[in-house]
Amino acid sequence: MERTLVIVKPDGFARGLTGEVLRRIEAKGYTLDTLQIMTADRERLAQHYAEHEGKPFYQPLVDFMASGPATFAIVTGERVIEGFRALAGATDPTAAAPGSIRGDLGRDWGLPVQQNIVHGSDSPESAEREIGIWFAGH
Ligand code: DAT
Ligand code: MG
Repeated sequence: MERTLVIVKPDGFARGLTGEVLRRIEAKGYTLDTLQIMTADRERLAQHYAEHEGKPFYQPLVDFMASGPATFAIVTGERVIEGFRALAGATDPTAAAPGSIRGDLGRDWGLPVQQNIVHGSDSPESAEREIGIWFAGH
């Protein structure tokens, strides 16, 4: 069974959208395997976002992700990586299609990093790497 790492980011958590995101995941038919609320540490965020190091939004991204509690989830199901990315919508919440999490619930706040409510792994390799960072032993 495929699995993915989903994060309800600090903006989504602070806005009280964790339940709404988890509701959409369950309504789609995916399974919540493991859930944890935590404030992410910078060491693991640097590993998680290594592909973006050097980009202009990298430091604001790490600062934002470390700014408060977030909900981390392992979600399972056939083709869940592709399916959750479709549920999430495009990275830019202004452009994300209505019907998606980012399209329905997100917007541009005029900040240097896009606050787009959720993270979802982008490939099986990314999912296993990210799950290893945040859920050692899973
Ligand atoms: P995604 O989260 O859709 O996989 P990503 O991996 O390319 O997108 O980028 C990680 C996060 O960084 C993204 O959720 C929001 C932020 N980000 C990406 N591109 C950005 C940009 N051009 N300007 C500001 N923030 C950006
Ligand atoms: Mg990504």
